[in-house]
Amino acid sequence: MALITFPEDFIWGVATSSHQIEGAWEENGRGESIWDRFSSTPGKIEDGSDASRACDHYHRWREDIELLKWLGVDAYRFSIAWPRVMPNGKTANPAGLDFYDRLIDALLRIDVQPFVTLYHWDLPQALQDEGGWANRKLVDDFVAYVDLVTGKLGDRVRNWITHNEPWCIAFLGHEVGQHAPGHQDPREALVVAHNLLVSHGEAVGIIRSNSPKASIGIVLNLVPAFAASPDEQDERAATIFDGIFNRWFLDPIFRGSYPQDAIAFRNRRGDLETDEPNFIKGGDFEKITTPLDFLGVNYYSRIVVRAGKDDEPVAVKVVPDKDFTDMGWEVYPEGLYLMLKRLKDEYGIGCIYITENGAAYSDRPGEDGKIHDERRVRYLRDHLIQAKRAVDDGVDLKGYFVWSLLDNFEWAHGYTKRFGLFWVDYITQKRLPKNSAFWYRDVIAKRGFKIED
Ligand code: IFM
Repeated sequence: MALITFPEDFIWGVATSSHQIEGAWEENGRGESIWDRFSSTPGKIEDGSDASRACDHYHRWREDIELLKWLGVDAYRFSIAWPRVMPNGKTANPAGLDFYDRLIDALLRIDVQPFVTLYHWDLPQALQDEGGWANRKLVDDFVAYVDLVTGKLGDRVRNWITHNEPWCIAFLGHEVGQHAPGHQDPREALVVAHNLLVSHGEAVGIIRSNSPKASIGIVLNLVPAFAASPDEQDERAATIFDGIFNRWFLDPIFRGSYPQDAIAFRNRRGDLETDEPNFIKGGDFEKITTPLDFLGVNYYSRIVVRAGKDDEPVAVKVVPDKDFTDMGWEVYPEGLYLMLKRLKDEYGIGCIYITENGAAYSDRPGEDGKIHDERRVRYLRDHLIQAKRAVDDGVDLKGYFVWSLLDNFEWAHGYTKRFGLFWVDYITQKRLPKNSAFWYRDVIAKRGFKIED
């Protein structure tokens, strides 16, 4: 029997986001978001649903805080809905801000640290109507929004996150078209990615002045890429994937430039006209590299690729179906270790939080009334073993957040995917702890767990 233990001050948490749990679309002056519009468009959401009610957290937040208390978490990561606090993206809605004000006070009363994400994808539709993230003007709107929120809440929040997963915002939203606003324009996606990065850099300064005691970070979803064979072309495709996915954000933030090989690839595909894209303005990289206090890493899986036409990375499946979650993502815990180690060794990144890790499995209440999601327990346990390995190898990993506290609205998949530690009955809105919730609660209480040798 071996003991996997984490430092005493390691932060154990759970994560959610506003659009995925709050519901209450039209209450207290909330404005329309791009996800409201997108999910009202037929064919965009797998089960034809939307998040107008979701987990009804807007009304049940007190009950949800009790769940956090029961779990014994040290921290709760959630996001602010921009259209709730600025319905048209520009004008403050005090009633919307009050919701988060109350939530934060209640968290602090039970000694749970809020980790607040400022942008987790719910852009006010009114700003999309002006061009959305493809319009550089949005940087100013974002900064004004950040100023409002951090001005009001910055006296109590000690951890701020500017953006969640800019890759998804830029590329799923503007190249693949699977996410709001549903565009399919690779050039636009690159502009969006850049504007997001600039907005991140500009926001950091504002947060520092409004919330001087706080730590500030950004959250990236990182996916280690492996070649399907030792073939040189497949290796090249894996490197390209890494460049257009991971390094596209890591390099500007931590090195002050885009990765040249990925630029060259985008160029060859015709997504960029030159090696020096004209959307980059003088001084942008100085902003983007504004020093951070931590990096948030969302880790779920790896990708294995072979080379398609012109070295285009094409995903392939190399393990049996049972090794995939309901999202179709391979369970590959070692990738977490490799990524964390790489962030330290290649980028010299200090403080890191795993801001999301978790799995979608459809287990529902059994005849005994329990939810036997042993696959999720195994998933979390195996990833924590790899996280600990990284800590032992000198990675300054400060905490771990399970995605997610509750089953919730999983974007284009609607309610078909369940990531929660708590099962949600969307009709009665009852929350039921899955076996993984009991397991995680025990891990938190003991600051670790035992494994068979
Ligand atoms: O549900 C999402 C979350 O909003 C962002 N990270 C990945 C999760 C699972 O897909």
